[in-house]
Amino acid sequence: SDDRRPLKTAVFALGCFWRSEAVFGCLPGVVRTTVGYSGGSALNPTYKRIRDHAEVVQVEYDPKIVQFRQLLDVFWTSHDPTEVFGQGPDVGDRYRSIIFTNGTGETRMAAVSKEKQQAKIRSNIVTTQIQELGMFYAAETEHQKFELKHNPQLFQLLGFMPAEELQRSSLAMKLNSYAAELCPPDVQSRIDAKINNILDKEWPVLKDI
Ligand code: MHO
Repeated sequence: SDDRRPLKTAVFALGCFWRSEAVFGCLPGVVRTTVGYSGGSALNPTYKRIRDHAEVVQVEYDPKIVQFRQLLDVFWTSHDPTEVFGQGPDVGDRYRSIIFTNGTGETRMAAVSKEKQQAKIRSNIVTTQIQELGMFYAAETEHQKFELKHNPQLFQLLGFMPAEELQRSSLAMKLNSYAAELCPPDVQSRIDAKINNILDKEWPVLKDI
């Protein structure tokens, strides 16, 4: 990929960040994702001591291909924003729903999209907060591309990559979404086909795993 493209950055909180990263990683125009902590004021949060922060994903995207508005659509369709403290079994402040913005333009767009969402849902309160992004703290390496790392066969297939490279790799990002089965169905099956092809030809032994 070409690192000279002018990229934009957006940050969202929508529950467990392993899944949040996979939600955005297969979207055309998204070139890089990083999980981390934002939304609080405490210094240097960690997974074990997240304090007043939320689990977030930072999305780097090419604005020529995808816009903030579309990221908002994905955000709304990928979680239940009426749950007060996050999704299902993942309960707690760290899983709260937040749209982070860079100031007026995005703040207005976020507010309008939230109103639309609320109008659609009616029976429940949309708890999503909208706030200007303060600090973003990248999470520990083990939490980056978590779904991919926990799919040994897929991870093998990618070959060895230093952590830094893995973190920046658009391919790893897509495979991470694939591992979580969060790519669109047509993309899921296209990747399936390619992987089976590779396994047939090069690693028949891996197919039995
Ligand atoms: N229930 C999940 C939450 C992980 S997410 C990164 C687990 O601990 O397995 O918060």
